[in-house]
Amino acid sequence: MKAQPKSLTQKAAWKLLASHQKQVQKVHLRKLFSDDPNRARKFSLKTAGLFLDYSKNRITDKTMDLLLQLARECDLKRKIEDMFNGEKINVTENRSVLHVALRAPEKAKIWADGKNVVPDVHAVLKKMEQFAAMVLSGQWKGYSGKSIRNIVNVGIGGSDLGPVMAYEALRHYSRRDLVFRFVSNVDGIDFHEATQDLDPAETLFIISSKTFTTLETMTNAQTAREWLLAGMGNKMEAVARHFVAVSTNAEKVAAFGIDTKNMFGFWDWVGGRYSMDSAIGLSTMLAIGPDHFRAMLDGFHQMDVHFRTAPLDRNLPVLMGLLSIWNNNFLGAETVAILPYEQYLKRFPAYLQQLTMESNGKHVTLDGRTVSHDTCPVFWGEPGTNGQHSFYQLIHQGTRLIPCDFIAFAKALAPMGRHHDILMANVLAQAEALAFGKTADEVKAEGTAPELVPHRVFEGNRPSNILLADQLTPSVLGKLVALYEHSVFTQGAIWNVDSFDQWGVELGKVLAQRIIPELENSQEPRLKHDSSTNQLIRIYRKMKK
Ligand code: G6Q
Repeated sequence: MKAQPKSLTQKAAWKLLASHQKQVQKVHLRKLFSDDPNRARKFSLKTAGLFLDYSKNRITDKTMDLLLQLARECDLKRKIEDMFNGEKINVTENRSVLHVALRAPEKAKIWADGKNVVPDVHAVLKKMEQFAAMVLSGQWKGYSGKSIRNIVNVGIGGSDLGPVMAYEALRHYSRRDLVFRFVSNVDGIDFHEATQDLDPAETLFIISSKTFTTLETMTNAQTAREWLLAGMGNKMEAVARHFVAVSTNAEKVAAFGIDTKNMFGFWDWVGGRYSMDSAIGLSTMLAIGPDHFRAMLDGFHQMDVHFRTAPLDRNLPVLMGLLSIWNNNFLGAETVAILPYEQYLKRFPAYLQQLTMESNGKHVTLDGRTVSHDTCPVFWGEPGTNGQHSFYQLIHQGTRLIPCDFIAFAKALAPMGRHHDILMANVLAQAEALAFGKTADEVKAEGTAPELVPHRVFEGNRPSNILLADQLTPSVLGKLVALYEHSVFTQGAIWNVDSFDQWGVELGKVLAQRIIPELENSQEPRLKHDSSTNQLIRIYRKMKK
């Protein structure tokens, strides 16, 4: 009989990390810093224009050695190569995972199923650029002859979160004379608010859906078509001038009434949450223009090259992934806060929620065995400094350990008086306060009333990373996203899960399809759910009358 492969928790490095954690659990960052004046320099890394200071994590040299040993025992290098070589690492869907091909230079060769996919990628990019040039120059006319002024992306999940995040992040570079809107929710309010002040004659819809079957997107796309036709005298020919599609499903696109000449393709080896740099980024390209879009792709690519070639101990995504494993699996952190000190990154935490949790929120290993360890923590966050006036209380003095990723930029995009120095002082202060805290003696020495002392103590010893870049440019955004993509990959490789499927979103979809007619039927339906669901359906049917 074939021996079962060792589970992660049986690996030598994992066991060593578990006993190492017991030895260092009481050691405070205050001590680690005072013992080693070189600590900040030792635990930082600058690469591809991103600077990571990870010295405020609860780590020692030994911790890092053992984490790197774990990466080697989990065959991380080989797994990275497998991805770049187009191996079918998305095993449950039998697919290659090649978002790295979306940003590869034209001369690169990346193979999937015996075919170099890079020429196809560049053909689509060129088609997107030609289309963007026509729209941006006003050459592309709506049905009544007016140029396009409003662009509405209709999509959800991976076909929405990347475009929204990138649009917000790169607004500084965007065409201010064009209006960009994003409709995702099947709640009609989303469509209503996105379009209520727009002129259909000047509006272009981009229907972004890999499958072109997603309930929310198809419902919104039909509503968009009705809205357009109502404003254009019900002329069906108008649809072709006001709708384009981004999809892998030409048949469904044509059936919807969109000319497949105006369809921008991508491939089954691009997962939804890894697709913002594919044709799904068409709205991004329209907003920032083709040159900036290419610069963003180049940023992604630089991080890809680094991830593939840098040794594990000098590899930014690998280090971030391993630190996350340490905080999560060994220090017991259940969540991670993403805290960009850059207002333009306000949707970045939401984007990362999907990237991280849909990828690694898994309960079985690649071969279907229940995991012997926790997998993905919960990701959340808001831009600083706003969060400082709300939930940071819990991060500083609550009972839970919340590792933080602070993201900051040396230069403001719109410099204004003292604003940027004040912003930067705050991010540095937060990381310092979390790490070092304030002891009871220090609080007493300030003359605090004795009964208030415990309330004003900060334990400290709370881990954080600081990621610093020069300025938020399209290229830097590409690097940041690729950094997190590959950190997610690293964690998935250690946990041995399929980071590229998402079966967990299926059950709710199926049940909703069953419930829709039960809500819509004019006849009282015969309900066969549990008593709670049955009751709620009955009450809803009564209340909506
Ligand atoms: C992402 C997921 C999911 C997907 C949406 C939209 O990795 O697969 O978020 O992007 O469900 O799917 P369509 O693009 O097919 O409409």
